[in-house]
Amino acid sequence: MVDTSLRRRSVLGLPLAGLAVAGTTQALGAAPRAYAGAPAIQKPLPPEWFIDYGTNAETRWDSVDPHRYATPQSRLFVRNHTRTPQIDAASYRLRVFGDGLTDPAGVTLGLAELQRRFRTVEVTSVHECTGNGRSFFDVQQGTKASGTQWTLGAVGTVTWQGVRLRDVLRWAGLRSDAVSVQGSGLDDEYVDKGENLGRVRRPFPIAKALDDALLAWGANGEPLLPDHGYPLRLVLPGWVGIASIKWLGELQVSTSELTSPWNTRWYNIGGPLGVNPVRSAWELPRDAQVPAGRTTVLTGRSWSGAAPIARVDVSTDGGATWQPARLRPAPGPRTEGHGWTRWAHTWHAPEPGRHELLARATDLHGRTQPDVATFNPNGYFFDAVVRHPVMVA
Ligand SMILES: Nc1nc2c(c(=O)[nH]1)N[C@H]1C(S)=C(S)[C@@H](COP(=O)(O)O)O[C@H]1N2
Ligand SMILES: [Mo]
Repeated sequence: MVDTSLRRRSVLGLPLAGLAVAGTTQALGAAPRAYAGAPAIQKPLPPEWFIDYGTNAETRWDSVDPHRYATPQSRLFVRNHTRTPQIDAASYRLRVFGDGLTDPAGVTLGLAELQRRFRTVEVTSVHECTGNGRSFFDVQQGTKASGTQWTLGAVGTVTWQGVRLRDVLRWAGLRSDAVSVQGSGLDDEYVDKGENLGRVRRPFPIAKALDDALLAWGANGEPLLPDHGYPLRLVLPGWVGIASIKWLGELQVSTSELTSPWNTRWYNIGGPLGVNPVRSAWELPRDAQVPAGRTTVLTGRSWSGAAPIARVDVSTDGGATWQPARLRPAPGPRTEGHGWTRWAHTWHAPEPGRHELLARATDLHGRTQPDVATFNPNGYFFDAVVRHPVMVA
């Protein structure tokens, strides 16, 4: 049932432009907006929607519209290793090759042919960077991890339009002994501290390729924006964002395990990272002002890479007491995959002073959020419950 109280917004449900916001964006104002002389990100990044890190930008949770389920591309986070390339869709070709095909020389496909030849599918899924929440290793646990200091905005939910990777692989002559597939991007080669690591690329198991992996050209019914992979990207629903290679130029199919620095050196904690953990966020700025003595409806969202969210428990007193949040059903119908879950909590007449809001989600597989996230030097998978300070006055 749709929670109608969510339509009758209290002050905190509105886009929170008027509320007090912590100084994070100002401090980051000097971030470089260019890579090798060209803008790294092409779409506008208005400061009320994004925190700008230069080649990356995260969505501000206090700008998320509680009435809108999917994330518009104009508001979706961007994570670029180098910069968004300019690709001409008319001359674009995807090359599929490797010893995992009956003819290892493989095939090439243009966008129009791909769209004509295979059945179009639509899948709604959470799209999230592995490092989402990384800043909380420092802010909440006192040990800083290296990498972009994302708060919780390196995530969105998108309804993708595309074709099944398995349909394309079978048409291309997939061998039954293929084990590994690797997508490679058409963006510039990635140079890290003087070392050229080549194109951004990452292998994944054939099982995921034959399950729900997509080759997507659309997001929420529109062509991909340049920053999000135009004209074609991989989408591995529920998996770490790096698996969803943008500006897909090549797909290598192999009968032996493939590796790349993106599954050995990075995005690896004792093994290549796959399915995303459970996380939650409040649709509020940190240090938001909440009116004392009144009733306020607080909203947020939770998501998991493995399964839909089963329940969300919230605390408005720093974790002393907990209550279940009201979950909103996802707007249907959807074919496959799953997005995030919106929820609400009515806060009755809070006392003036500083309070900490907490939200802990559990998914249908029983995975939940710990109090403390396991530290790793690159700051992946911060899945602990985030303590969200607000000021009641
Ligand atoms: N070709 C290419 N693909 C890429 C990347 C990249 O830099 N180049 N970044 C990856 C990472 S780390 C993430 S989190 C997602 C981000 O996708 P988005 O920018 O569309 O939100 O794309 C992935 N695919
Ligand atoms: Mo990422």
